[in-house]
Amino acid sequence: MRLYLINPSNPLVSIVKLKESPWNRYRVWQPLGLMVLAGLTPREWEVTIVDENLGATDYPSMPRPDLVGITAFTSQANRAYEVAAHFRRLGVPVVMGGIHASMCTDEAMARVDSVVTGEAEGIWPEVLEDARQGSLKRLYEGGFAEITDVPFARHDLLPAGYAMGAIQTSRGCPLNCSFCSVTAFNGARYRQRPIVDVVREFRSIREKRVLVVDDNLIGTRPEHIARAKDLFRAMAQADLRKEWVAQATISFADDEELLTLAAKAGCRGVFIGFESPEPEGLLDVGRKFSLLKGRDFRVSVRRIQRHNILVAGSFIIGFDTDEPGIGKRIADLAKQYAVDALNVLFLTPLPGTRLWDQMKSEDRIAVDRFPEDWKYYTLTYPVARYKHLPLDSAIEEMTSCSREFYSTPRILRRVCSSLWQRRKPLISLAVNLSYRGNIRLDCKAYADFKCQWGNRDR
Ligand code: B12
Ligand code: SF4
Repeated sequence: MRLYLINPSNPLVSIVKLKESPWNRYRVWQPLGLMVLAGLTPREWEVTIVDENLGATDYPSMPRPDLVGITAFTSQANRAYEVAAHFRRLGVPVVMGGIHASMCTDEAMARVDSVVTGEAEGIWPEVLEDARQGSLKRLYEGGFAEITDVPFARHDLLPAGYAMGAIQTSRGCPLNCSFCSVTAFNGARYRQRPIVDVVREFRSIREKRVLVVDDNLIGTRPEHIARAKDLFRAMAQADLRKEWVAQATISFADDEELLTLAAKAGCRGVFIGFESPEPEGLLDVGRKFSLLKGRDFRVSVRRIQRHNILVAGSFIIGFDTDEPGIGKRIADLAKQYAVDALNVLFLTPLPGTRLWDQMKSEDRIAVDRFPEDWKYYTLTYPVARYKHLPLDSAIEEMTSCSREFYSTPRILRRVCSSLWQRRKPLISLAVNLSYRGNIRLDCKAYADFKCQWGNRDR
């Protein structure tokens, strides 16, 4: 039995534009969900993972599969449906799973043979058995998996050429920020994989550099931090010789021992969501926890960097508190915090989130011809009606922010400072050049977007 597991590509996502900006090569990430699914698949199935982000795929030239499984974030949904249509025309049954199919189940069910919602660990073997017997059900509900059931991802199935491997050590997040899908999809309970499993799986990754995909590697409670420390100790002891990056909250900076152990275990970079310079903006989206009284973000960032760990900060434009000038404000603040890289996104109502419900009820979802319009839900397009930022001004704020932060003198200053502080200047340079290269691509994308959407009532 031949199974294709497909990661559809959205050409509007700038990091997949490898020809236009070669630096993006360092930012094409592995489709871990499909690798996990492959790990759950009995060996009598011959599994191929097709990652469209690596380049155009010539499906007609490939052998006909017995079953196709497609994953999709919301931004990949259109392409997922195109690929599904291709295989269904050939009479090959198509199963779709992942976050979009879980949040927009009816939409997906109308376009594929079978939908799996939620986490697949508890249900995928049954789906495969039904497919083998030609009796696929229309809907399977995976719910939340037992964390001990998460199998080792099949790292061996992907071709070489990714800059980084990928691994997951925990699922779920109790913080439930209004714009984020994680609590709705993976639940509010923070579940941690057994440390021995994580260390063993780490060993099976061939890439030297690894993305730890956890939404918050250190969790929220003292016992989570204690587990993170144990994990880092075990990783250091196992002498994995990997360098990895992860996502965490700014609380990562609050514990010197945690930072020391993380660095010893190979941590070289951390993505931190600052989200908004305005306390009201943070309260708006439910991020009270970022407002620790008396926190000096500059000091927190520096404390992390002192351990030879790069800090990438992320902010959002489009909160009700954001007014013209917000772009420059964010760029200045990011400079003041001295983050090594800055990622700014538009506030985007993703289906299944509290923000979606709110914006829908206020008729503020501007780009709404679904499923075609899902391709704009990359967080890099202003798809909603923002209170004080009409379309043009939202785009202007985003562009001015990137231009300011990624200007040549500022990049040079950052790279020199990481050189001076002995913190991976080459990586800092590659990351900065990748972001800078994408400004030009983004401007072109915004011009096309405005042509399409400028005339709409916003
Ligand atoms: C790593 C990651 C990335 C990587 C992508 C790596 C990749 N190709 O998978 C990068 C950095 C590139 C990325 C980019 C983006 N991401 Co992202 N990302 C994540 C993150 C942190 C982890 C994903 C992961 O690997 N999980 C681990 C695996 C094991 O879980 P899984 O993929 O969910 O798979 C399980 C189930 O879903 C199911 N399943 C999945 N696929 C299938 C298929 C079938 C057939 C079946 C049966 C089951 C099944 O089974 C798996 C095992 O249980 C998630 C947060 C999260 N917790 O999900 C956000 C998340 C998925 N990203 C999100 C977003 C918005 C984006 C971007 C649009 C914007 C951005 N700039 O971040 C882009 C879009 C890229 C694109 N190509 O379109 C949102 C998606 C929300 C939505 N409704 O789409 C999430 C949920 C974060 C959030 N804050 O809400 N992301
Ligand atoms: S944004 Fe981060 S902290 Fe907030 S709910 Fe999502 S994963 Fe949790």
